[in-house]
Amino acid sequence: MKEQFFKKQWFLCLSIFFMWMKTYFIYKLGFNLQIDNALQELILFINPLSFLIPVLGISLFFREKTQRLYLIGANVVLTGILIANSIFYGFYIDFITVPVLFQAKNLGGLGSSFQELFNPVFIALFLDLVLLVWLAKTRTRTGKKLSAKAVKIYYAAAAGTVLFNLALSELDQPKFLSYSYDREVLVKNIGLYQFHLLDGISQTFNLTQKAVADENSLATIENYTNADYSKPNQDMFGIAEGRNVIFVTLESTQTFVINEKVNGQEITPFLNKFIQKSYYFDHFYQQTEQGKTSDSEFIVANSLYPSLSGSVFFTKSENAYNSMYKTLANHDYRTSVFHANHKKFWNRDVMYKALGIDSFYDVSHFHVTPENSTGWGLKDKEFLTQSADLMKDLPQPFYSNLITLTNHFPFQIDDKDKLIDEYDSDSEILNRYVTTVRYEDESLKHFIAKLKKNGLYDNSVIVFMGDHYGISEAHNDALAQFLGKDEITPYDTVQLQRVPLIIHIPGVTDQDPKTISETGGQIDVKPTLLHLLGIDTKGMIQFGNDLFSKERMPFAVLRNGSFITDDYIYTKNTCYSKKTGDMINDSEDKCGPLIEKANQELSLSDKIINGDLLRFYKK
Ligand code: GP9
Ligand code: MN
Repeated sequence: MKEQFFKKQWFLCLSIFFMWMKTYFIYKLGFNLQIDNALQELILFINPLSFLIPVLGISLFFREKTQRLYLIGANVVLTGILIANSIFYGFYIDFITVPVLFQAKNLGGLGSSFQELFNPVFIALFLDLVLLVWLAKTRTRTGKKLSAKAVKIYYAAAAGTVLFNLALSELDQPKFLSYSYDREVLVKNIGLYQFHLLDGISQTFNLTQKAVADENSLATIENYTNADYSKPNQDMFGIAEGRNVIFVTLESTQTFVINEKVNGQEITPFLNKFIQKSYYFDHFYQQTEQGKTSDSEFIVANSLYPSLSGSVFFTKSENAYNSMYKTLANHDYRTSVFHANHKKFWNRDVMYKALGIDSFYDVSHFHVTPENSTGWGLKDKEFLTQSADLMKDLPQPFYSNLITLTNHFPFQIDDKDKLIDEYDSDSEILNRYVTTVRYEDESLKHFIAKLKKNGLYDNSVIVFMGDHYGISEAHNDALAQFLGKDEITPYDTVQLQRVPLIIHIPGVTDQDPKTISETGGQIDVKPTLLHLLGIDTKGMIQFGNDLFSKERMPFAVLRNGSFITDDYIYTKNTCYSKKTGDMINDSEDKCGPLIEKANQELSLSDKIINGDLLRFYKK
């Protein structure tokens, strides 16, 4: 029987075998999946089969000619998926999701490095196809279809493979499917193709959420957020009442560059001094996902988590929001965004309307010449100076978000703007990064001087915040060298998600500066700022807490389900001591209770976004 099957179905068997090997090959060479033990390696090795056997097996229902066509077609499609994912992974250290495909035109950085990321080895992935096509053409067909009974046995075997795969995964990591926020965990366990399938299903499910949601859906969420609310610290509440807020988003700026030197030269000399006159949060984490800068804008505006897949700026721009901008407008603030990119980029014009932002000064409001531009457009120094001029004419008080751009991947600036040496490592990206950060730092220095000159400084709160990481895990070796470590562990990767948050209140923080090391994240910005302005956020639907509140539990959840407290870091199913980075043995005790809280926050926030629940919020 078995032999009969192989004899009759050699083309199917060969197709499965080739695709299996190619998939595993890309797993090992195209991605950087952390494998901790032999069991995990085995799971990775067999998981392609639990997709390929059933899906390529569909060809058993076709006549032989169609069968061969189907198998060759499937091979082309699956090979394409492998290549597309390895190119995407090379840049984002992530896997493609359905919404990302629809925002492809915004993957700017990817375009510029496409050639760099295209590996000639990919061509080798088509060799089996040449062979299969040749065989399909030259070998005569055996003629008969497989008996119904044999097909049944085949599918029983396919189901067995799937179950075996899942059982092994469960053995290695109990309840692994509940860690479904982490794409790497999913790909390692259920496999790449299956991950795409799951992603497609969950996107479709998310779309249906809106239709079935009603007012009652909000009740459980309000119970959670009301119970989670932290009262403002009375010494801080309203200390900046009536002031303008000048919020500068620092492109790709991570905390690891602060107070660091390259060849004896400070990377951020201005910021190093500025934080001595400010509230500086040095354990503040970015919580963005595939939407990068736009996610950081979304988190700050709403104190909600961004989507796990794609950018909310694209997928959820039709939703109702109860943003900080709307609250500010109710308190007579004029709200604006300044960003020297086209207004349609990242769907900002549409999303800003939904968020209730009064005006958007996009590239058309700036004076841009070839001389004052670099890779991504207007240079930060120019951008900030021109923005300061534009702000001067705004009615006060205002809240302005200025989004910088020069320190963007691939971190290229003119030689004359390089104020310090490049770093020396195998990563050109990290080497250049320190010089573009240095340039950004210089631009901020000029900006503050400009605000002092044009009179906006004294009556404003100035906030600087990093939007997301600039140096991805693809540069871990160079990062380890920079940080003086042997290697970058998953614990370090979480720690590298720290971005600076600096709150500068002239006349206040220069008298009494503070470095605050309690754990916090971008989600906390909205209640923190509103409370400083004397606007209480009690009763608002938000997942952040005022960073100055005495009631607040130091806690930050990353979008992939990892979380950080002052004592622990939980990531990739492992609990680490925050202080030492050592693994904690009794992790169930220490991290266990908070896993649920982290997942609950993410899932409630997802419910709001997918169900468009804020349309029912009537306060
Ligand atoms: C695009 C700019 C950079 O306008 O905000 O976006 P990023 O690539 O960092 O998301
Ligand atoms: Mn960015």
